[in-house]
Amino acid sequence: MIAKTLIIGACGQIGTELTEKLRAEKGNENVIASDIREGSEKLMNSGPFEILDATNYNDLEDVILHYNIDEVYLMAAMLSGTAEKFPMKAWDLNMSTLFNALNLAKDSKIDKLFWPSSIAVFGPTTPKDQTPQKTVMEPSTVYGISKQTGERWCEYYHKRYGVDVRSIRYPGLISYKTAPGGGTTDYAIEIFHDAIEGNFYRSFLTENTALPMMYMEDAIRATIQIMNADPTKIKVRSSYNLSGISFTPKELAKAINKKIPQFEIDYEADFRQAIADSWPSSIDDTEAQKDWDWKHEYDLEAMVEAMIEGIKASKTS
Ligand code: AKB
Repeated sequence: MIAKTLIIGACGQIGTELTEKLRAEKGNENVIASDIREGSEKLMNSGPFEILDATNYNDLEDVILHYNIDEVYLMAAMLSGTAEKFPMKAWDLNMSTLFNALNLAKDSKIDKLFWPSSIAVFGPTTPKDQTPQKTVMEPSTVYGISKQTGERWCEYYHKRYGVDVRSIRYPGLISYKTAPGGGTTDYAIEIFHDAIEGNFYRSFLTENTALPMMYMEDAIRATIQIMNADPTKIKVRSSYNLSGISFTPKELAKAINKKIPQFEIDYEADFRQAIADSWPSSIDDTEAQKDWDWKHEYDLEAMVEAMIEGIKASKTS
């Protein structure tokens, strides 16, 4: 039997590509895409689509019961940059959607839940390089506080109620199919569009700000892999560190220069610099490798090539 899947936040940066991949794997009718707003025609027409505000418990329950949903991917969240502008709204959205999904799982309305955490759970007192799975965590952003709290609740619901919740601490995710929404790592996407369109980018992070990043294809693979893993292999029920590539804006610009020699960059830090400075530079994901055989594929060069080719191809199609 193919598990019926609900994706919440299906029109967002991760949700779009996750929906596409899961529909290809499981059949379009088995993957219900939902979002608070409409998405691309392609996404809405390729399978079932529902307008859904997942902060509303009853609306979420109705969709789950209507489609006989087995597993939920909860991808709706307010990211770090926007959350600093709307702290209470971010807290409310990020926590209420998680509690709704956890409580539906606790009441056996669904069997399995994926909830994304982030490198934002770490803070200025965390060791910056090769940040381990277990370490000091004192997040200084609203988004980070909501993700760290969420991790504690996921572990609690698993231990106390046996809820099968699985989670990954995503690094900055780099993709071209859907624009990102209000993150600190978004510079690493904007840079490609500006490099291709006008050969120039002004970075809102300083040149030597190293952050953990990952190409979207790797992130989607990790997400589906952890959800498909045997439950006995999932030893961490808060959230797993996940590592891809680590680079600075200057290093990224240099890699882009190899493909677009006329590209130029300058730097003008804004409020997001303080957020980036509080996060790790690189991540140790030994636990994910050990427990469910995780291994990333894209390095800096492969990611740059895929981004440039993907953006150029989407402009001509
Ligand atoms: C953000 O920048 O807020 C996100 C994240 C690292 O979780 N991309």
